[in-house]
Amino acid sequence: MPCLSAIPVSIMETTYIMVKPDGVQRGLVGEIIGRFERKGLQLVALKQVIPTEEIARTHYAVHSERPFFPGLMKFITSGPVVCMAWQGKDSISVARLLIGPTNGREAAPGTIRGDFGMDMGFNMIHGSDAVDTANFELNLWFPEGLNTWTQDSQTWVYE
Ligand code: D4T
Repeated sequence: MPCLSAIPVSIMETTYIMVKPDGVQRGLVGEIIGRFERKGLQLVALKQVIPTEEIARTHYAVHSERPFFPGLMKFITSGPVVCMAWQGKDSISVARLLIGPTNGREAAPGTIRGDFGMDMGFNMIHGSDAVDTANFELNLWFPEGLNTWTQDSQTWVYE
């Protein structure tokens, strides 16, 4: 019999996940959302946007001096992305495990990049890498804020 006690709020995290233009163009949005849902994460924001140069530069500012930066800017602003916020216990690291390493050729089967990716730049999906960056990215892409709601099935996800 599962324990139906409430999940302590202090151990919950929210991560910023973004399906990049290649993932949208390849029709992988549903597949990706399905994987996050089936894992047991809770969706707390979702929208499609065509990124401006400004938001793309801000998001990837840490890479601004890297040689691949101009190509990365061109790619991310080339068409719609799907922005999401997923909540759950340790959701930042859990999402990174679901996504897999940057280069799809090196990502294990079973991960999103391992199952669908063959390159470094076209790697379909972004996931925050730490609490600080998650908060920064969530504020950047969702200035309107996230939704607060109770997903009843969560009581069957966590003991
Ligand atoms: P993101 O940040 O998009 O989730 O990807 P990762 O966390 O897996 O990888 P990253 O920050 O190191 O790189 C950001 C972004 O730049 C592309 N890239 C990266 C590239 O085109 N060439 C490169 O050599 C590297 C390192 C891919 C992801």
